[in-house]
Amino acid sequence: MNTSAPNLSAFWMPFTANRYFKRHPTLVRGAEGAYFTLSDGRRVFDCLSGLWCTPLGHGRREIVAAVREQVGELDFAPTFQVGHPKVFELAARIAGWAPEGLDRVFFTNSGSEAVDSALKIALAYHQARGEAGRVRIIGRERAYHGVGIGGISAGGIAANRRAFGALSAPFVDHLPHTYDPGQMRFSRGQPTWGAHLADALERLVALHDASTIAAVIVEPMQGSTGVIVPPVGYLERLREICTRHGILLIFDEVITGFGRLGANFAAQRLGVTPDIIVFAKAVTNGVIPMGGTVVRRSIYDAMMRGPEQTIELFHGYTYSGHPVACAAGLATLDALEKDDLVARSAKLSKVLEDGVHSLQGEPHVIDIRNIGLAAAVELGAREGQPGARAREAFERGVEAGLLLRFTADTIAVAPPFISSEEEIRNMIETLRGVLRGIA
Ligand code: PXG
Repeated sequence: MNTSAPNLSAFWMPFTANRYFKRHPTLVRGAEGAYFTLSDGRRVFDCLSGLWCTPLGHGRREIVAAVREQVGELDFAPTFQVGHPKVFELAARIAGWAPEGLDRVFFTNSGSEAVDSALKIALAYHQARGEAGRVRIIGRERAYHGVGIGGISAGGIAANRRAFGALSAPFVDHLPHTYDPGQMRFSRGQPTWGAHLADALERLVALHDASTIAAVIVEPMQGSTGVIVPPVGYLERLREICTRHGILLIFDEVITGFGRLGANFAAQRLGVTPDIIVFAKAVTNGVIPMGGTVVRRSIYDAMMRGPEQTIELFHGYTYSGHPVACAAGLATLDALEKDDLVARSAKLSKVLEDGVHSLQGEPHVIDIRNIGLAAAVELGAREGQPGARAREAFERGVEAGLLLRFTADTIAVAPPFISSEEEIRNMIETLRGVLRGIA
């Protein structure tokens, strides 16, 4: 590193091996379009669209301009007891993107906050309807719902929960995850096996009684754990069971929302409508933090009770609907619509699918999964050193011009929607070279 490099000691990095990083730092100094520029001037392709959050690429002019203008015009306004026009405008626009019937939007600043908000809305809704006994949340193994207390309770990644059991919500249970390599290894798109795994929900209903269950929360596609794609018919069956027992179905679309699967939301792509959608990330193209929930109107209406001056939901954040985030959100949705980028994501999905599955048979590759413009390549772990092989791929990837994302020994890719077909093919060929080079 050059002498102007910052001192790395004070910043405690999230979800990172701090000591290792600080001895082997990778620093990013700029970004444009689908590329980051590293501190030494090298350009690397942004294979995961930031952390799944920058589908329009970096430095998109309209978003930058909207943010600049907003800071000058109204840098902050509360949304408790007053409002500003853009927050209402953005809520209406998001409602327009959501499936029919879901058109009330609550804003947060992150996916984690949005998950916790969705769970609180579910409990409050049942209470408002006189079913206060419905307090249980059903999550799923391997799920990632962020790091709030609700999110780690409903989540199913063991390492994210282990130290925090004492803080976890008490009334939680989990569905089994849907990944069975013996049945679905190297499936293209949705595996055809596994719809029956949704029947585990019937067993949980029998065990706990429907009258104690508020909501089921699932990622339609499990992203963080390594792109686990829902089996054909699985989400349909979850929907049917929830409806039959009066349980709310929450889709956590923090990763899948705003075009990643080639439709506005996974709900539309997969033809299953939940009662609440959780979103974040791409809503502002990652430029300003924002998240939220889109709620079925009947849920909102059920909560609008009592004298008109009653606060209906005792929940909210200082920065719910922050004006600068709203400006970024409006500019992002404008750009997605103007350039028809959701359709482009759908078109590129095919290129990614063909490309990524051509890596079958390359060294160490034990599975490949994909849906929409997202895919994962799972590597066999090096004996006694879980994660080491993917880390080596990451490091060689940087040398070869790719910023890859790995968790354990799985590499996930989700390129920006603005990528060209050629850039996606190049990403795959570079990854092929990387895989051939690692031990
Ligand atoms: N729900 C889901 C489904 C997510 O994927 C969150 C909630 C939490 O969002 P916030 O904004 O609080 O981080 C997420 C976040 C990765 C990766 O590499 C994924 C996430 C975050 C960071 C890295 O897969 N997802």
